[in-house]
Amino acid sequence: MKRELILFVLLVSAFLAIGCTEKQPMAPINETTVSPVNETPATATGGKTVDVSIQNFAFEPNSVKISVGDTIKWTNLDSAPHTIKGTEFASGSLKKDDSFSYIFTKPGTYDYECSIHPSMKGVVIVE
Ligand SMILES: [Cu+2]
Repeated sequence: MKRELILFVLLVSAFLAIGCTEKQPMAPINETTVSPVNETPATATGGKTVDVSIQNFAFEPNSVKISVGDTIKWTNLDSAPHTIKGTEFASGSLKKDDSFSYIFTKPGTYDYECSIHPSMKGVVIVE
């Protein structure tokens, strides 16, 4: 009976000792796992939209500088139909008040024109 009690006390103290030494390194780890904040990727919906109007047979503004992930939204304010045609993108024929949007995902210089009136030219510079 006495030996069983001693064994029990030894076991309990052994468990307590293990419990203490294992808990000590755990505490700082638990504190640090709370802080990291996820950053949203640049290509997500975070990009801004820049409006370009088509008026009096011209793109206004005809030169726009934007960042990767931004959108250009062209809106035709003329009663004549116009298009936006570049090497990477092309709208159909836009009637009055129609608009066309394109998201620029790569840096570069994008020249475009109206395929109906090739003298109408514009450029989008993506940085
Ligand atoms: Cu046109």
